[in-house]
Order: sequence, then structure tokens, then C-alpha cells
Amino acid sequence: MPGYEAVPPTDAPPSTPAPPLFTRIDHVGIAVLDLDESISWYETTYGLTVFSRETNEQQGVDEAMLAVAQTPVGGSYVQLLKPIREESPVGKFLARNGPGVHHIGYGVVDVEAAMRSIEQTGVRLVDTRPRHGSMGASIAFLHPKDTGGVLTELVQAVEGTS
Ligand code: V0V
Ligand code: CO
Repeated sequence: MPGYEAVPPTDAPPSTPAPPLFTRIDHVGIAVLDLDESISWYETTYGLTVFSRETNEQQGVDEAMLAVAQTPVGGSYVQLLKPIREESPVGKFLARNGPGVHHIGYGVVDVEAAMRSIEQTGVRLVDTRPRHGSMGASIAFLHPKDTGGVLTELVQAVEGTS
């Protein structure tokens, strides 16, 4: 077109794409008031089934993983979370917001490598070393204040169990 000149936007940040760290969405964590009731609702409404159920004392939750899909790189789940203590992350979240989406868990190949890589971009890690997660996974959380308000979990699943 005469007179037309493609001009790149001047306020665009320099393009330095990071290598992809995530292999899949491992789970969406949902804070609930009643675990049994919520499980029934997901079963009868969506036809999901419970894949694993456990109490994680350190994280302060009773939780259930309901399988949505199994993929060549691991499973994806809905994680229903009920706090076992008021002063736990999910207990505080429920008191403030009521039931709803609490966090997203992304699958990674190597959780420690992913932590170091993300930390270098200036995002604060909640965990300085990986913790014990659902189904034996190694997990680490990123601070929601540095991730656009989304509490983000990195999940390195135990090979062959997800
Ligand atoms: C808190 N905030 C959130 C949030 N929780 N923002 C988005 N999503 C959430 N889920 C905001 C909150 O609104 C405040 O914002 C601010 O962060 C401080 O929140 P707080 O509760 O008063 O303070 P903290 O610092 O005690 O707790 C925040 C963090 C905590 C993120 C540090 O929730 C945490 O350690 N989370 C990681 C562990 C966890 O969530 N475990 C449960 C799932 P304003 O008011 O300052 O603007 S366990 C799990 O998923 C497992 C085991 C698994 O998948 O295997
Ligand atoms: Co989780």
C-alpha cells in the first residue's frame, strides 16, 4: 500500500521468549467447604471419578484428585481442597473468598530446574525447596503477587503414577 510502512510498536518489551517449562496443566485446585459433597457433585455432574484421596498435614488440606485425562506426559486432574486448619493457605482463602479456584498446578519435567529458571525472572518462590505433593509428586508454589494474582504450583509427578 503506498505510503504504508510497517512500524513495530515502540512500547513493546524486547522479545526474549523463555524456553517452554510446562508440559501440561496437571491440575486446577479448587477450595471447597465440604469434600464429600463436592466429590459427589463432580461425579454426578461431570462424570469424573476420584483417582486419589489423601490428607497433606504440611499443606493443611484434605484433598481429592479427580481424573480428567491421561496423556503421554501425565495426567490432568481437578483437585478438590478442604482445609484441615483455619490458619492454612486454603483456610485463609476460603474465609476471604469463599469456595472457588485456588491455584493452577502445571506439570514440569524437573521442578528444581523450573524453580531456578522462574526465580531468575524475578518471580518470588513461596517454597525454597520442593515439597511433598499429591500422589508423591514434588511441588513448589510461586507467589501470586508476582504471577498476576494466580497462585501457581509446579508439579513434578512421580514417573508412571500420574
Ligand atoms: C492468597 N492470596 C492469593 C491466594 N492466596 N491470591 C491468589 N490466589 C490465592 N490462592 C493473596 C491474598 O489475597 C493476599 O492479597 C496475599 O496473597 C496474602 O495472602 P494471605 O493468605 O494473607 O497471606 P499468606 O502470605 O499467609 O499466604 C499466601 C501464600 C500462601 C500464597 C504465601 O497461600 C501459600 O503458602 N500458598 C502455597 C501453599 C498452598 O496453597 N497449599 C495448599 C494447596 P492482599 O490482600 O495482600 O492483596 S496444597 C496442594 O495443592 C497440593 C498438596 C498438591 O497439589 O499436591
Ligand atoms: Co495443588
